[in-house]
Amino acid sequence: MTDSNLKRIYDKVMAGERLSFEDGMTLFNSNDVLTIGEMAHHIRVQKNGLKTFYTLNQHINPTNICRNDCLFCAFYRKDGQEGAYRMSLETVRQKVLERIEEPITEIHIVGGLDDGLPYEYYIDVLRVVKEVRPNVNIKAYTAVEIAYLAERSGKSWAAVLDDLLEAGLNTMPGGGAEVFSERVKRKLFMDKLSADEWIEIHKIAHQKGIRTNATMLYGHIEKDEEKVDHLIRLRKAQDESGGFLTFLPLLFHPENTRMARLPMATGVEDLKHIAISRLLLDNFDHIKAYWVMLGKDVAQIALSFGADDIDGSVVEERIYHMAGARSSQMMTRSQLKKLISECGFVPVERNALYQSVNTETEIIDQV
Ligand code: V47
Repeated sequence: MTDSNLKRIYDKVMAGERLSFEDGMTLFNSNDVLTIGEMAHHIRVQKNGLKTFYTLNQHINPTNICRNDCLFCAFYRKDGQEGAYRMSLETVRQKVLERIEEPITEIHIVGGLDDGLPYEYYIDVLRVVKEVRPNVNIKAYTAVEIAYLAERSGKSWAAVLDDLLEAGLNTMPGGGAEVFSERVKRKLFMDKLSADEWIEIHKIAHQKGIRTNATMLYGHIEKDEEKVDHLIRLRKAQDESGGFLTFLPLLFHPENTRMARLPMATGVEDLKHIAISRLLLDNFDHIKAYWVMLGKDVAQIALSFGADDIDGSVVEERIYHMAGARSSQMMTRSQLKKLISECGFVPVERNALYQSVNTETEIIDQV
């Protein structure tokens, strides 16, 4: 240990005590990355041993037309602008059919807030996917999209979720949380729902049995205290509802955004965010190092800094690649397994609920 300020936190972690807001600030202020990583790894091993989860999944972004103007987003376009697209339901069907021979267990669906599409389109997208692939887990729509659909239809958040459930929704992704800070919201994502609303929508989903993920966007103009506050608010929500599956810190990619002049966070920063998340979110079972965003090298090291999941095969990722991500657009099962086992961890292919799935032999069991 090179930072003696970490001693007290080290003792708390080893004793299984919950860390405070001040502890979170001490961790962000420390440059002793190896000690932070060691503590996070201790918790990771307690929760998941050396297992590292990956999944075979597919991403579909049905529309990139969005009424919002989030400064950090390189994905959205305005209707009629070059690069704007809106998939027909038939195109969505074809996207699923294209990969029907692959043992995909989860389809991830998110898109823009597209005023040119009817409410029913968002529902029918799920129906079409389930028609073509009845057994796949549909992980669809962020809380931002749920709030938008409620506004468009005049329905409550709960009623929108009921419509989506009926059409085949299984789980929800963690996007749209950004940083729970009014200051950052006013500067970067004015039109989006508030932190309280984001949390409330996830809690309603949890009450309905929909498990969800949570995220935090870092590496832009956010302050450490805003990130610690974000993590502690998520921890409180998880204490109350228990419905979060995993947490992913999302590294901001500046290219092609209106914040393109900002430098990108470094690998050390990435590792600190993974490890501090693991340490503060003591009631989350999983921390995901999303390889698409971190790159394969940092994702591998993140496995020794608290992460136990690297997401999946992905296929056709757009949000990060439009913002300059250099990683490839997909990985095969053998590449994912190699990435994990190369650093001494045990690869476990999972479904959306973190049950072990062996799609090579189609045997499913509980981890
Ligand atoms: O909410 C947008 C972020 C999120 C950029 O739940 C950007 O398993 C960096 O949440 N640079 C959407 N980040 C993606 C997301 C996600 C991805 C994969 C898996 C899961 C999951 C969730 O991406 C947005 C926003 O925070 N984002 N633009 C950008 N330029």
